[in-house]
Amino acid sequence: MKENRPTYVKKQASAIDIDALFAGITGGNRTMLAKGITLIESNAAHHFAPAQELLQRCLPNSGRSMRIGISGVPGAGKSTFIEYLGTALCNQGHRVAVLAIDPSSSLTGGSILGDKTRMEKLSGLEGAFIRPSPSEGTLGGVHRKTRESMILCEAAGYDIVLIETVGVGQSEAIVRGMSDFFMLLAITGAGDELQGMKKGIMELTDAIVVNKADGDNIRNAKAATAEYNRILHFLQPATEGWKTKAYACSSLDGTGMEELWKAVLRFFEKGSSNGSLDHRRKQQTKEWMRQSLAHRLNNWFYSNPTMKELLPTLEQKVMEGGQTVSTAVEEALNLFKSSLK
Ligand SMILES: Nc1nc2c(ncn2[C@@H]2O[C@H](COP(=O)(O)OP(=O)(O)O)[C@@H](O)[C@H]2O)c(=O)[nH]1
Ligand SMILES: [Mg+2]
Repeated sequence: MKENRPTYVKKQASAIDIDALFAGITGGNRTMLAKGITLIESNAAHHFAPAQELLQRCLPNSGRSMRIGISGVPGAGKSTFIEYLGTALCNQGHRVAVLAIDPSSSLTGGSILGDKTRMEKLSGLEGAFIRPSPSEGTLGGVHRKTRESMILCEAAGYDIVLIETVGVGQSEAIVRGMSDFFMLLAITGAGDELQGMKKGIMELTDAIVVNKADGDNIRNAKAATAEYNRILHFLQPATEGWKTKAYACSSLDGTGMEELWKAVLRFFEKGSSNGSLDHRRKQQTKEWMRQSLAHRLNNWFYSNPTMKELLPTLEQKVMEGGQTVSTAVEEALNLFKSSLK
């Protein structure tokens, strides 16, 4: 019976009004969406349950967006690109959410979308929602927060989600793992455009955008585009049945943007009709669950008092060559199992 609920439950429920948040978010209220994301990003233990309740309620309304990952080194023009493309899409009647993953922000406290100045026009538009990278926590934590924020954005009716990241560490693979379409912004001009472009990264992408194809740089950009296309020819495409290509674009004057966007639309049409988009998303969600589980298991194991006490001895033996790694692992797991009894 409702009347008999303990008072602390009532208090908690009134502190965070999930009904109001849910209604606000699904009603397209940007302030409520921002509040919902703040709740999800919170590391406070008492925010976990309400955040998960909100997500659970939003889940049936999620998934209906084009999830597009955008990566590239600092200075490649990601913010300028998103400003141009996002504005064009909003003007076509789309609703565009921009999220970011910045692994450096947890170290510096800064954020790649801190430079909202580059997105001044976009952030002023009714149809746009821009959220900087969560600046606290491990990359794994940032990963979860961005994925969950995406669910809220979709429930809020954003039909295009752009996820920006700098090409640092694992961030590209993480964003690939939550995008339907993943593109890489490449720079030209130095004459060594292909240097530092890791082959592994090229194999994650569905498009390479050679940005800054304007002014004096047009020739360079065209040459680089041709060179990328030549190399891509020999690489495994990131998406089966899709030919990853390079496109020369300008985020300043819009050159090549229409062609690029047409390719993106073709990708989604194809992926929807042959079922590969749905398949990829299911696999991505499963992979996310496995990673989260692995993370929790890892923490559980290493924070176990018995392991804390006994593991150093085993590690020492292994380091000194007195025991094989395999038997030490076996022994460690047996100790862990017995500690749980
Ligand atoms: N000429 C030209 N400059 C650009 C273009 N896109 C970005 N820039 C410039 O490149 C610099 C870095 O851009 P920014 O969007 O901040 O890069 P980000 O670090 O990848 O987000 C800025 O000075 C932009 O004005 C472009 O298409 N053409
Ligand atoms: Mg930027």
